[in-house]
Amino acid sequence: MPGRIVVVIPTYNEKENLPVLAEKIFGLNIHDLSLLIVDDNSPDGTAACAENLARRFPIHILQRGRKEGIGKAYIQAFQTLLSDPAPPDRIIQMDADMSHDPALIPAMLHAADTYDVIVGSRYIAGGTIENWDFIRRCISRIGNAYARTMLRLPYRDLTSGYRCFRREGLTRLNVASFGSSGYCFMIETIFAAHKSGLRIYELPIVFTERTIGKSKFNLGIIMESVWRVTLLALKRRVS
Ligand SMILES: Nc1nc2c(ncn2[C@@H]2O[C@H](COP(=O)(O)OP(=O)(O)OP(=O)(O)O)[C@@H](O)[C@H]2O)c(=O)[nH]1
Ligand SMILES: [Mg+2]
Repeated sequence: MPGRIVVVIPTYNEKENLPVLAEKIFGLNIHDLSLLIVDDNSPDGTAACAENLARRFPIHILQRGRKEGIGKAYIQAFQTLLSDPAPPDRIIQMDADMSHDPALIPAMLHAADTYDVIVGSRYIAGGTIENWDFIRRCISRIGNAYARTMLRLPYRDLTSGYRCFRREGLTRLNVASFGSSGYCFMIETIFAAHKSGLRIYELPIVFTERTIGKSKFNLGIIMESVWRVTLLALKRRVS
C-alpha cells in the first residue's frame, strides 16, 4: 500500500543526494506521504542507500536491471503505482539532485485540489534557473520553443521534471503507450495531458543546478527529443 501521496524519484548514482533530499521531504511532515525510489542499478550503491533510509522513513524501492533512461523509469513507476489495489491520490515526480526544492511540495498539493497536472515552471513570472551555463540555457529554451510550436501547446515549461498529478488524471494518460526513454517523457506527458483535456497549471519554481553528483544529460537525450517531438507532431496532424 503506497499511501495517499507518493513522491517518485528516479535515481542513477545519487547516493550523496538522496539522504539530504529524504530528510528535507520528510521534514515537511506531510501526512501519509511516501517515496518511491526508481533506481536503475546504480553502480554507486544508491539502492542500498535507499534501503538504509527505508528503515527510518516510508520509502519503497523499485529496482530496475539497468540504466534505460528517466522516461522508462517513470513509465514503470507510474504503472506500478496505478495498478496497486490502493493507488495513491497524488503522485509527485522530482529529481534526486536537489534541483527541485521540496519546500514547494505543499503548494503543489494545494494546486492539485483544483488541477489535474501541476508543472513546476521555470519559464513563467516568479520562476527561474540558477547556475546553468549559457549553452544549457539555450538548449532548454530552444527545445521548449520547438516542442511548443510543433505540438501547439500553450505552456511555457514543457521539459520540467518537477510535477504533481491527480491520480484520475494520470490514469487517463496511458503512459504504457509512451515511447520516450529520456527527458522527452516530460514533453510526451504534457502533450498527452493537453490532448486528454486535463487541467494543467504552471507553478513557478526556482531550479538550482546540482552541486553534488554528475548530470546524465547528453546529446542522445537531445536527439531523442527532437525526433520524438517531430514524430508526435506528425501523428497529431494525421489524427
Ligand atoms: N532511474 C533512472 N534515473 C535517471 C536516469 N537518468 C537520470 N536519472 C535521474 O533523473 C534525475 C534527473 O537527472 P539529471 O542528470 O540531474 O538531469 P538534469 O537535471 O536534466 O541534468 P543536470 O541539470 O545537468 O543535473 C536525477 O534524479 C537522475 O538521477 C536513468 O537512466 N534512470
Ligand atoms: Mg539534474
